[in-house]
Amino acid sequence: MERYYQPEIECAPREEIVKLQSERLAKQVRRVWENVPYYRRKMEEKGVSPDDIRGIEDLHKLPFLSKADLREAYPYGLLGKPLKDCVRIQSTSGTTGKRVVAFYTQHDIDLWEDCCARAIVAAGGTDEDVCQVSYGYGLFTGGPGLNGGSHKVGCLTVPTSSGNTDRQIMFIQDLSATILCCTPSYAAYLGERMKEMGLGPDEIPLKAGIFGAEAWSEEMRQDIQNTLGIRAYDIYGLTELSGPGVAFECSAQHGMHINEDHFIAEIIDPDTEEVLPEGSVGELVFTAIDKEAFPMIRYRTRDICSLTREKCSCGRTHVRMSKPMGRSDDMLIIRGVNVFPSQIETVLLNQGYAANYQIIVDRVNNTDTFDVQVELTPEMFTDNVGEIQTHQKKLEAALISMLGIRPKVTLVAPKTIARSEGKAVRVIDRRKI
Ligand code: DLL
Repeated sequence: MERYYQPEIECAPREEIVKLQSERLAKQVRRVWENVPYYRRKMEEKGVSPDDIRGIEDLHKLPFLSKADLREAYPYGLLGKPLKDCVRIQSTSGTTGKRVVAFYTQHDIDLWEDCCARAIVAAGGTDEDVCQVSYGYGLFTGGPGLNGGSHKVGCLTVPTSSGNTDRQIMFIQDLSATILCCTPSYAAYLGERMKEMGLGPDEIPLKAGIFGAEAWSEEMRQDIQNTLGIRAYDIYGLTELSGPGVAFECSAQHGMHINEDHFIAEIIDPDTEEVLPEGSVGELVFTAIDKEAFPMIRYRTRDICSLTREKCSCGRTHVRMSKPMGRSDDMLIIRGVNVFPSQIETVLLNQGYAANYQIIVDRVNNTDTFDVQVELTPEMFTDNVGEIQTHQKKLEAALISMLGIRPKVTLVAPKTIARSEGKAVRVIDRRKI
């Protein structure tokens, strides 16, 4: 039987959700107009005022916010509440440019943790469960968000944070952890290590995993599910909007329900900024309608996916987003062709490899070079050169058929490619260095 953390809102009729969204949006826009001069200026430049925003049908009139705005307004320029009312910050890893620093009031923390609690209950969590949170704690939102959600559900929370893999496995075994929260790449690594230790899926007490923070394929889901003997659920979110829990998967494992009482989602064409009809693939844009301290309006996520309002078998009524295929800024353009790392991952797993790979792109004599280094599995590993060449040719052909361009495939020995404890680094683009 499907369980819900907040059934009255998670399964509310559509009309009720739209009504709530409209009321909250109008209020939020007025609050921001009055308290955030940076966004008010943007509204004035576009010729809109709070009187023009009566409901979600008016959302398209509002200006977008982007990462560039966040940088320009850093650190306090987008605060929606006096600093004395804020109780927490979290921050992104800031691999490109300045970090994003997001602020929270106690109300914001509560709604964020509720969202994470919804995700845990949707994955089958109850107060009988032991929930091991192996996302990083600290400035990253993964650890604190799921920790808070786990408390709300009443699970026994094991805050291991990331890293120290053998200790993670010891806690899973000794405390009989039933739910694991971490990045999918770290879940795959934990599975690999457990296999090495001779632990099969039946000896692992886990029943569910809540994995997100990076793009991962359906094939990788199958792989993790088989190795750990669990059901693996996707969870999505970003620091700007609170953290994990903006959207989460239910028992149907077919798209993530966006918490529409807190976030309005739109899909736009990233080039023309035009709003696209339901079902179209484009850039996801979010408006946070009841966050106080960091009230993002029409925030461009750069994540590429689609939305559907088709009825879901779980009974939840909130719109679902497809698995993001990656970020528009992760998309590689190699010899003019668009390549997403997730496409390469799909091919690898279909061909019996694990998701241990690295893409290296460079420019030599004005031509892009495209190398894919892939680890052989211990079962495939051999010193028979002919056999390795056959594997290599077969993989190259499958990648060409998926991508439309030829990569140079190098097969390397098991355990050659560095494992990650958080978000995996899949791409080295030397053209940018
Ligand atoms: O990664 C929040 C999070 C923590 C989500 C734990 C899920 C679990 P940021 O570090 O700000 O926040 O990175 C946000 O990560 O815009 C996406 O590009 C990517 N991302 C997050 N979840 C998913 C997912 C956290 N399930 C950025 N699938 C987002 C694909 C994801 N990409």
